[in-house]
Amino acid sequence: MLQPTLDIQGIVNVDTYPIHDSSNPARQSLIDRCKSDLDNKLYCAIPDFVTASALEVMAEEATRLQPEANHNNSLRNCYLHRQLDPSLPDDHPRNLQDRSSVRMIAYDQIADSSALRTFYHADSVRKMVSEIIGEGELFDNEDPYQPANYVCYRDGDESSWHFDADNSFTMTLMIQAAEHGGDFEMSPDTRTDTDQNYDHVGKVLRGESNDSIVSIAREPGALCIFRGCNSLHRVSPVRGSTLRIMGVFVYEFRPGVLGDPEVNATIYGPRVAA
Ligand SMILES: O=C(O)CCC(=O)C(=O)O
Ligand SMILES: [Fe+2]
Repeated sequence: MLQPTLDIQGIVNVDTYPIHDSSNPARQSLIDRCKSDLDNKLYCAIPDFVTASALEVMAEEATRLQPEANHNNSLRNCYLHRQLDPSLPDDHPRNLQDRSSVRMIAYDQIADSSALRTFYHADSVRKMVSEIIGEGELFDNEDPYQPANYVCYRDGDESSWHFDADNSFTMTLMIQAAEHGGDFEMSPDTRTDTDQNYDHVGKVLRGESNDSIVSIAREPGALCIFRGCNSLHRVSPVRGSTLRIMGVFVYEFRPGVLGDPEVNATIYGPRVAA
């Protein structure tokens, strides 16, 4: 099926969120609200940020490409390592492994004219995100595979508890929700930059700290920015025949950033190995 090419005004719900118009007070209040949520709750969500017609073409593209996705299926600990540490007890968080199974569609597999790419490269989106983050100008990532991806979860797929590798923030767009499961859950501030807080991390991993966990409601179209570096988070197992489809976007604090080829080979599979 031929996809209609959408421009950014047809992708972002600009009636509600006039992000292209810096003189519009609705834009500033959106940024202020997101900034404060990100500071206080470690995440912010913008419901209905993307239009239904853009979600539809994105879901169609991801569904069509999904058979070529790299299936990342591994046992890992919450620090994203696959190796155990024999010098630590078996029940130490570093030795607790869990399964992660997701299907990655890399940037180079996605069409130039794709609504996902148009969204990611739009100045109005990048500028809004940089003002929410408040750490200076943001730039597109220039890796061949990483800048904008579809992440698909089929029946039984999940992403177990983890801390994101050291990035300042993670940005995702819910494109299509699962029939059941696929909930995004977070334990805010599980550790800090200076304290690994293994006790609390262990409790979250063993399901003994459920009162500290927030479930982040995300209808299709919701953009979410979160600080996943020190806050354990997971995607609960997906059930049913509907593919859960997320868009994931990587912005950088300086121009010209490329990914690490070894990391890319792990995420995107042998096809991208140097
Ligand atoms: O799919 C999601 O909702 C979030 C996945 C995740 O943990 C991440 O992108 O770091
Ligand atoms: Fe994550």
